[in-house]
Amino acid sequence: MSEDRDLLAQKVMVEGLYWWGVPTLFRCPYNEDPAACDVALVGVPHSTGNGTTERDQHLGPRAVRDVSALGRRVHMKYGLDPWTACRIHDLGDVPLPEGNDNEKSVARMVAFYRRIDAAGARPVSVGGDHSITGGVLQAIAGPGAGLTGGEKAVLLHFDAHTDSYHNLDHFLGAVKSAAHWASYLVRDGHVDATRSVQIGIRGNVRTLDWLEPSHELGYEVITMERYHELGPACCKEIIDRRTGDAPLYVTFDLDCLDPTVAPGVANLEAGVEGFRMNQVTELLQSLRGKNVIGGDVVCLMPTKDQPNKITAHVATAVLFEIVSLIADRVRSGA
Ligand SMILES: [Mn+2]
Repeated sequence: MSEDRDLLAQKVMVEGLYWWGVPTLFRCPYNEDPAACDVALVGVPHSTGNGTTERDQHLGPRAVRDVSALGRRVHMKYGLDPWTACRIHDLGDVPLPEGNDNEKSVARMVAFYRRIDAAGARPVSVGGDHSITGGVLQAIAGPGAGLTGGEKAVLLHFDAHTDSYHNLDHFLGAVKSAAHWASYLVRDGHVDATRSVQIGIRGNVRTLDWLEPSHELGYEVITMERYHELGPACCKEIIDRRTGDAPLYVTFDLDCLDPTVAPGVANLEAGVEGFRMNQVTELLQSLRGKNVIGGDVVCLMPTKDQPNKITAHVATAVLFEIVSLIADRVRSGA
């Protein structure tokens, strides 16, 4: 029918406008079946794993859905159209009916991501506070996990903070919290810290020994100060050497970026400059060709964002890089 063709042609014009139509992540088809996709985009509207002072991180997925059609781009550097290279769907949000109970919510996430893992789809998630990474990786990495073949995952962890505070029993009552996930995932056999890197860590903190828990676990910690000392090429080399060809998970806390770049985050670190966009993009693109099993972007606080929603746009841009890494790998048939 020519009317149908006309309608399709009209949609091509408007689909790149973020404010047009129904807002799924990157305007991907909404399909809850993990078996139908290669990349599973998931929202995790969860706030109670952090809750230091600000608890609006559960609004993050909706904020990214609102703008992310604008981020439905092709990847110029890879010569890649991720949206046609593989099947990428929005699976919706993880249902968290006990949202005010962090432990029950993390358990719900584990069950949700086990279905994705069993289907062989690679999850790319938007949080939510950083405790969601614990929910994801308990399901997709370590004994019984399909995506890693039962192996531990290795991490490239972008953050202003280490999130490995196992010296604290809990964080405002949350045990598998945004401050603990990087620790218990190692202890429980889901993550190999000795092949993982934490990068972007910065600032003056409450105790002088704050990096010790990460070092005890075996992480390579590249603070912002060290990043500047070593330079990006050397940092990329460290990341490459550490992670090798192991199943790799990218977790990106938006607070690793400078507050002028990403003002809408939960834990602002103003004292020391954070990353600029080009610096994190370069690090992410250095992972091209690796076995990226999934990733997440966390700690978006839409209620602190600028009226132009710049932090939601930045989150979208980082998610695009992670999706492109996976789509590029799928395209290569590896
Ligand atoms: Mn974090």
